[in-house]
Amino acid sequence: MKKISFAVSTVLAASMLAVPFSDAAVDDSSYQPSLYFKPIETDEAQVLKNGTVYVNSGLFTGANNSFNAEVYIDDDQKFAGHIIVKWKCDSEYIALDNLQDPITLCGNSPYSQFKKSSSIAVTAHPELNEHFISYSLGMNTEPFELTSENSDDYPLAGFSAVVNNETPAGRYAVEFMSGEPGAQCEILYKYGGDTMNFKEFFPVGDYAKPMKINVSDRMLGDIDNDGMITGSDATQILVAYTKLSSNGESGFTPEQEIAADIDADGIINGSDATLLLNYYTAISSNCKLSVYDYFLNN
Ligand SMILES: [Ca+2]
Ligand SMILES: [Ca+2]
Repeated sequence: MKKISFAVSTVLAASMLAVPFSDAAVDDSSYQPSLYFKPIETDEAQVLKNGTVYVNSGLFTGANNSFNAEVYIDDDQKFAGHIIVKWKCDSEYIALDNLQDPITLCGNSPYSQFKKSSSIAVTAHPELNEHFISYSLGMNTEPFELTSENSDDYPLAGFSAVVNNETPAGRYAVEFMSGEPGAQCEILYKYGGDTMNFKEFFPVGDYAKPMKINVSDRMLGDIDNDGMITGSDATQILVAYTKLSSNGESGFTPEQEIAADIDADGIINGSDATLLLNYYTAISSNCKLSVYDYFLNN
């Protein structure tokens, strides 16, 4: 563990010195760098088309199961000169673990000034279920130099999300922190030279999307949990949708509700039934794809 406090105070100092942003070459008010998670799928944790991780706890062989995820910055303008990223999970049922800097993770860093683990500040707070990572060169006034062509050719950090047998079926999320000073993500643009120009970003919303995690005890779409996708599963989704439309209750267990949301948009409706019926029709015609692989392309 390395201390992160120096980095925060440096940002505050830099902010006080900031002058109005004026570099016309990069003065695009609509532009913002963004942060994102990239989950690495396993047999038990499949990544759906919209990025949601679908965890089938019915496949767990032990008490705990984890999948890895990486954190990236997408910075097309390449002016980031100070980066603090903080993320958390508010649920006690998903534990953040195994925080790693990019050198440990993949042997390289997005930025050439950070080629040693010791130059990157990483801090895990297991009691708060929070992870921090900071890239700082103190009072340096220049943007970082990219190691590769793009800012997101290498991750900023990696970690594990641990799901256990006690995790109830439901919807969870790992989120970038925002809102509170000192407990938010910050990207400081630096336009070097003697002018000391800075521009600060606090990524939120579309610029810092959460990693959604849906947990159920069965395969996606397998409403009756018989290990297969059949027309009956699709029919049950349609029945649940009809019930939802009339009295607001699906009649499903929490496990079934998660398994029924085929497109992982948070609601159960006719689209989910149609999608599953399409898959059932495909496998009836000798399609060999898993339900997950099929929906990545359809
Ligand atoms: Ca079934
Ligand atoms: Ca849906």
